[in-house]
Amino acid sequence: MSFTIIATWRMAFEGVSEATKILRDNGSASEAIETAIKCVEDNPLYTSVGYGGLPNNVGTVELDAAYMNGDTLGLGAVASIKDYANPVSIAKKLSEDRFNIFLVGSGAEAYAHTQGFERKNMLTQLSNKAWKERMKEIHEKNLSPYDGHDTVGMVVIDHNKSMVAATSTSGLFMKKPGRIGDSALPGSGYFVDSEIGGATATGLGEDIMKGCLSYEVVRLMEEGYTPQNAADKAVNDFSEKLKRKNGVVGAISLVCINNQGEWGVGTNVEFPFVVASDQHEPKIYISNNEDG
Ligand code: SD4
Repeated sequence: MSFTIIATWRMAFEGVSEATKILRDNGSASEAIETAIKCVEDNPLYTSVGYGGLPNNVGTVELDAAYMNGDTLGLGAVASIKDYANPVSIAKKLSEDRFNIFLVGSGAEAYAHTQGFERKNMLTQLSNKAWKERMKEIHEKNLSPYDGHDTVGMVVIDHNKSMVAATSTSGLFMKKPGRIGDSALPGSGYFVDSEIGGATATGLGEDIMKGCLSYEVVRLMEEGYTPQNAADKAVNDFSEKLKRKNGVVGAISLVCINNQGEWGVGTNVEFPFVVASDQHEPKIYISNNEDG
């Protein structure tokens, strides 16, 4: 039975381990990915996703998440959602619908309420403390507020060759209320088509969304690029383009899998990620912009 999982950042490790068990027991990509992302969302020590996520500039935790089914291209997303425990599960539920698949703010919360999802204050003492300290530091040192943000993004292919992708994040630390990053946006933060492959991104959403980079990686794989070459090309070409046009580019990292279960990673910063497959248990790799 073959499967492959790829996920962004070290924080995905425990979730990927849970997902690996599910896939070894013949479970589906869909079940595996939801379990894995919930595992990150539920951990208060992972301060950029779910419970204990990084607050916005008024001290509130607003979360973005998405889920996409590569067999049907069904996708669901929530953005700027407050006070719900597992945004990825809400996104997954939305992906089953024909209409109203991407909900934001109070609309997303109303939907989650009617569907019976768990309400929870997502601000922990730890994230509140980090917010207060950061506010003080920003004022005292006159710093740019935007620092510290990561997304858990994952792509999975299961033994049926079904593929899924999902993301979850609190987005940019100290963002303005209502700010939405790439992680909720199809084609930018994630995209998957089981006939080709899937990709997910992490880094500065404001830059990732300008290049629709997850879609770009899938498009390159469809053109015949290996996952590694597709991820490298998407990150490198777009980083160069933004530098040329604006003189500056933010952090961009992408992970991907093709429909054969082969994986790749592209990044313009040092970037840890997690891979597991039927051949090996979850393993943390570190990539950087020099060796891809
Ligand atoms: C965002 N891309 O909201 C996310 C944050 C992130 O590494 O992944 N940072 O812009």
